Amino acid sequence: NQNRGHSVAILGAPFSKGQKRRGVEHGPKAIRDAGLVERLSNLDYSVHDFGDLSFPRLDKDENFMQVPFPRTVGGANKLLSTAVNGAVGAGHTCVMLGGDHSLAIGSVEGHSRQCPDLCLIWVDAHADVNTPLTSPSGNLHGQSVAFLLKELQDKMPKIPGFSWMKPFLSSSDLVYIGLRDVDPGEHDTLKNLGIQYFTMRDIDRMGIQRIMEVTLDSLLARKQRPIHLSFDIDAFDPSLAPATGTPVNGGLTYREGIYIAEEIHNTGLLSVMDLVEVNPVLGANSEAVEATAGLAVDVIASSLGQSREGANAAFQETPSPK
Ligand code: EXY
Ligand code: MN
Ligand code: MN
Repeated sequence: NQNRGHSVAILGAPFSKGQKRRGVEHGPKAIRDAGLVERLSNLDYSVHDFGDLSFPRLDKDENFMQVPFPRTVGGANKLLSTAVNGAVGAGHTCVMLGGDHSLAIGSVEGHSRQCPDLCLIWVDAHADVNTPLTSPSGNLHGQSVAFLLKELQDKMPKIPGFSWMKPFLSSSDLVYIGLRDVDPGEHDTLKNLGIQYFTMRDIDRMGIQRIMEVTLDSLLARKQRPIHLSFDIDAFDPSLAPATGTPVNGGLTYREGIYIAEEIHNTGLLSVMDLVEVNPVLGANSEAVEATAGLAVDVIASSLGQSREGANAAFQETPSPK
């Protein structure tokens, strides 16, 4: 088995201050309860669950413009960055369980300290590329990518809590898949920076197979490099992933989502993945929560090599009767 000897680090990030709905901090527990560690162990990985990070609470954290909890979000991401940096440095493939999507700031930043040439695949209904000046909500989970992009820096104000990080990602190192709720300021940025993105309409037109071919070609054709996959569960259709804070109709089917994950695994280059925005408090009932968390586990397992073809577990040969 190709995974034997490879190790996966699981980092729980129970954090919700990048948006205003409570409950997404329970995402890591819901995903673990859905059987994550056992599923990855069955793929023949050695699994190191580092448990949940504990994020400091700040007594005072005033809004910056209309952005709530800037120092809390900045501090949590600094901590997460150090943890991801350490896990990748120790040789693990790293799985970060959110928490809200503002956590991608620290996750991708920490990854980039080990792998400065990484590329980023962002699977989401949303582009998360607002700045504090374009954001309709102020919420930082809708702004994560703006912190990462070098080309956007003259549009970003100095936000308290983020002095520890500098943008490092070029727009050509990023591809979006699954978009269907993009704000006017975000659309302007996608166009102006020439960012590659595939909306749900593009998936309707081209099919997910062609989209993965173009995505991986544009990121990897020039040179092979580490992949950071940032997977927002709200990329899926709300009928499949109801327990999330900002659901949008018309999302990925189960098979499209799993195909994305399988194709990324097949590159052999996945280095860190985020699975974010599972909010167990927002499910209508326990079935809705378990369906959403189970889907998260399926995406993680497929990204790490669970295959629909079989051949997942060690097998010697077909036994013959004596
Ligand atoms: N674009 C909207 C905003 O910036 O407020 C909604 C963002 C939702 C972000 C979710 C996590 O992907
Ligand atoms: Mn997101
Ligand atoms: Mn989203």
